[in-house]
Amino acid sequence: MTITAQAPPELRALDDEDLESLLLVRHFERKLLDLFAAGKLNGTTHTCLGQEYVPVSLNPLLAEDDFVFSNHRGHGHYLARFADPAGLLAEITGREGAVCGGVGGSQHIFRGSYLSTGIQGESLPVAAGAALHFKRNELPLLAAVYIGDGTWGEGSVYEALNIAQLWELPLLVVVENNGISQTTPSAANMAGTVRGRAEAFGVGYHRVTTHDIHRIRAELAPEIERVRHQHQPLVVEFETVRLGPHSKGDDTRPAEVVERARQRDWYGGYRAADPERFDRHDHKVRELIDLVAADVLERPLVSGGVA
Ligand SMILES: Cc1ncc(C[n+]2csc(CCOP(=O)(O)OP(=O)(O)O)c2C)c(N)n1
Repeated sequence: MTITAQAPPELRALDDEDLESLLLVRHFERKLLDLFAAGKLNGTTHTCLGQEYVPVSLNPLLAEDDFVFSNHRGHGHYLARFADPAGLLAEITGREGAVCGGVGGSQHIFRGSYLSTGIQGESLPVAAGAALHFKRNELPLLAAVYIGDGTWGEGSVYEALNIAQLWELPLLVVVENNGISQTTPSAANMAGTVRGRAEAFGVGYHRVTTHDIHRIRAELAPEIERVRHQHQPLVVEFETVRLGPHSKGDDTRPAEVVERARQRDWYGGYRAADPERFDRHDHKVRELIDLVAADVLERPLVSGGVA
């Protein structure tokens, strides 16, 4: 993917709930990086800085019982769905109140109809199975699965797409194409396109190039309803940006590439749409995250299994 835009995206102001959802993910992950820097977290983490608008856009288009499968870069997917920074931070730090008893950490979260895995491509066949279950039981539900562009290097992606199309399964594949996989630019490891790969199986395809949440929802709402009710699998590819390193401190991109990504950040675009209101919510959410972190880090460690 070539990043072409130079100016902050022009975006229409959001309602309070969506704006705070975006800011919740942003400030949660900034806090994680601060905690790592202060030596208060260990292990690793993959932030979705720059990509937060993807799950926030999709959230109201998904039903509560639709099954969402997330990946290694999943904090935004979780927070957009559950708005639960304390449960997630407790999980990451292994403290009381952890969503999965502190054994899942950043990448392996299970809650209701939400499951994440750090293994690339692993969730596609499982999501196809969930979609088959929904179809067989005549439930108006779909399975949505987030993958990165680099995950098209996994054979399980193609096996799942093949079966989803053949068996007409309500499967939604959300591709967050940030143009890079760890340290390898997509152009260096992907022949052809995501569109071409979806179309090779006859699977529907939609490309999202805007960061405008209103537009994204308007574009995707009818398409997602077709997945849900007509069992037509769909690949939606978001042309997005990764602002931070792959995990921590492993950003090998030239400074100008990172700068171009920053220029496309939704943060500047939404701030420009209504600065006074934006700053008010920004401040409120920063304070909330500070309080959550102070509270969670005071909690006792869980001793394994049950929080
Ligand atoms: C099967 C497997 N191979 C390798 C890895 C190590 N790994 C974690 S993330 C990643 C890159 C993923 O790139 P992409 O799918 O583009 O997602 P992004 O990190 O850009 O969000 C790799 C190679 C893994 N988690 N699973």
